[in-house]
Amino acid sequence: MKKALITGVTGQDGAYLAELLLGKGYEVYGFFPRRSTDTRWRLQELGIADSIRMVEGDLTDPASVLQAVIKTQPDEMYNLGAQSFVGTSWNQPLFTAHVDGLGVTACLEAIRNVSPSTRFYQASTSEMFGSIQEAHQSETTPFYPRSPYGVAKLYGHWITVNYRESFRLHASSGILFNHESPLRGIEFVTRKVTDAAARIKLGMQDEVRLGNIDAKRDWGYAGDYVEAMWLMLQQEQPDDYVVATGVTTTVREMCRIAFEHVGLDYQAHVVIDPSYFRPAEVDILLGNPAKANRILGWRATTSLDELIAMMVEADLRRLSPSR
Ligand code: NAP
Ligand code: F7E
Repeated sequence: MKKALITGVTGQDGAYLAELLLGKGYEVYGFFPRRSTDTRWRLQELGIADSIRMVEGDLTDPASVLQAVIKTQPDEMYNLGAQSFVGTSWNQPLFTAHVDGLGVTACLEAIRNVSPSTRFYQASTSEMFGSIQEAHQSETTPFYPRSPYGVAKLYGHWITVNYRESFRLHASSGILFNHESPLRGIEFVTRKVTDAAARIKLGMQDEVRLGNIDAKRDWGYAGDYVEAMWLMLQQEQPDDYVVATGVTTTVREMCRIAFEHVGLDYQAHVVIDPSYFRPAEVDILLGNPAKANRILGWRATTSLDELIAMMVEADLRRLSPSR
């Protein structure tokens, strides 16, 4: 039985990846930081909370990362743990750098020293492209991050490449574009909108306050994207891959889809609130997933319409369980 260690197992991607690996017969270990309340709601919604062996630790504490690797000796380690909200990264830039940047080195050092045959996945991001240098961003597009989050993740990406080249580790970096799901955190714009559309439909609120709705994102479904992570670690050679749909859509259009799903006009309910504007914006992202298609045989299978409908339906069910 293969063993996998997942940091960030209580997050959106961690939950779907754990579900995927359990389905493939893996023994799954979840590395998680101590919090004052139980953070396993996603694992509980998927019905897998009791199937994961939890290992306490924090990416900012290298000793705990090392202990986790010594204890579990995983065949595969997926580093998904992060301060992942771009907006917060301007308020907590050093914390973000510590977790999202140095935390990656803590993982790689642990593997290098005590388990060099462990295959490693790093959760890199399209935010590294930031102010885009090419219309379609691929593995060869130059980076230009626009937030402390993007800058920290760029360090994490390059240290992964560096450890692969320096120590011959099987370390791969997935440059994933935005991916969403019913398990998305409520602060991200898709889930904020699907939750609001459901609440407004149910008469629980009247409006939703948003920032820059002209921003464009390449949005896919998280359930599809965790498959790509796994596929990267099944390849003979480690490498870097862009994972995206190849379609970009404005936040405005995403709002239209969500509100239309419940028979409402978004224009009657969306209020622009400048407090949600960011100090520096990523105006547009559009990925080119050709390499992942060609080498991994991976492609996104869920359209934005299907994704948003799935999220609105899940929010309606949460808010009105008798539905
Ligand atoms: P998420 O839902 O915010 O989950 C992040 C996870 O990291 C949570 O389990 C969180 O635990 C954990 N974490 C935070 N600080 C930690 C620390 N110091 N030590 C250990 N764990 C810590 O994020 P996601 O959407 O699943 O994304 C997964 C990864 O992919 C992240 O690295 C993210 O930056 C990256 N990524 C995401 C996207 C996307 O569109 N979703 C795209 C590209 C890359 P708590 O909840 O207890 O804090
Ligand atoms: O913003 C605009 C906002 O916070 C998307 C993370 O998973 O994907 C995610 O980062 C866009 C931005 O995601 C609101 O300005 C307008 O242009 O949903 P978001 P993100 O910043 O793209 C990348 C790939 C990651 O790696 C990150 O971890 O929507 N926007 N109004 C808003 N955004 C939010 N959150 N809230 C608003 O009210």
